[in-house]
Amino acid sequence: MSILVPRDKLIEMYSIMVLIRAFEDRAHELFAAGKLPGFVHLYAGEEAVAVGVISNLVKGDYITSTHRGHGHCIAMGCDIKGMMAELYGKRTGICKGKGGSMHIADFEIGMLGANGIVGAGVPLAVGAALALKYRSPGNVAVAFFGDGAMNQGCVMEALNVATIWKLPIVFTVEDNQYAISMRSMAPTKLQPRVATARSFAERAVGFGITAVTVDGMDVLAVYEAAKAAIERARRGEGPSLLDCKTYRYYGHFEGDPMVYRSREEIEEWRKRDPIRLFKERLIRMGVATEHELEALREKALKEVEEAVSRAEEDPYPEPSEAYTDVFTDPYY
Ligand SMILES: Cc1ncc(C[n+]2csc(CCOP(=O)(O)OP(=O)(O)O)c2C)c(N)n1
Ligand SMILES: [Mg+2]
Repeated sequence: MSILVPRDKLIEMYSIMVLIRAFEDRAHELFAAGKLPGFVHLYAGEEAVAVGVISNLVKGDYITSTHRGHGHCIAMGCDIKGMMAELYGKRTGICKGKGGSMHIADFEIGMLGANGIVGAGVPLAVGAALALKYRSPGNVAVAFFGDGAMNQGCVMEALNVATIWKLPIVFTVEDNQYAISMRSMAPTKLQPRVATARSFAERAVGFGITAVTVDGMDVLAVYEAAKAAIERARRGEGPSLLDCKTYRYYGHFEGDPMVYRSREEIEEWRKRDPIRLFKERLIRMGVATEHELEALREKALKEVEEAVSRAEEDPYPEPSEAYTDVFTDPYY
């Protein structure tokens, strides 16, 4: 690591990573127990990306997220109880139980929304960056999106216009190796030719965007790359793209039979678990002891458990509220 990160910051980053993992592992169990209605896509394994990038953000910055958005929400500081209640579809949810796992948003803290439409958060982030350029120079927008989304037309348009308008935006690709069951870049028998560029970073360079490929399992590598990209955007020097190589531990969605990948592959990636790697590093650096880090993990487990107990007890929205806080016109 060539940058110095204050101790408090490192501890905070670790705490958020273990909180995301605790939330996701518990959501996995809750879904299997039939407690969560609707689709759920989990972020476990990818924590280093959300935390490495978002740890560089300040008040007034914006992010847009994906269908796999819990990690981005937690790293932005969304209320854990409100998030869990949202997954349960309860009235106390962060979006009053009407958004569910895929549509968590909290505009007050710059979290412009998870999004069920693949790639759709990217042009939204470009719009946010355009607004920031005029209303709040120095602030930035970050678009998180998957390797699958990188093959969406609206993402190409977003990359293009962001360069032309020199917007303060950081495009963050979370290349977790799969788009549902397909690989998005590496050719396979099923998809002999999926993209013309050899890498996402190379494709971004074609748009005139500064791009780097990053080890998405190493939170400090992500932090460092994101820091450079975000500082460039804050200085008014335009967009960057981070191509973060990472892996999702659970299926594409909860209930996915996962016939397209082997146990061995999952085990191989788990050997470089982002939380374990960071933990070992923090101990080696003398930042914290194993005992202290374990206490942080236990605190996260407790926080999630409290959110589950609360969500279990909370009420569902009243039928009379079916048409409030949604965009659909009931009389249409
Ligand atoms: C526009 C659109 N097309 C297709 C889908 C169905 N779909 C949901 S997730 C997904 C794969 C997304 O892959 P990626 O962008 O790599 O994100 P990941 O799930 O790996 O995080 C697809 C095709 C959708 N939700 N929206
Ligand atoms: Mg993917």
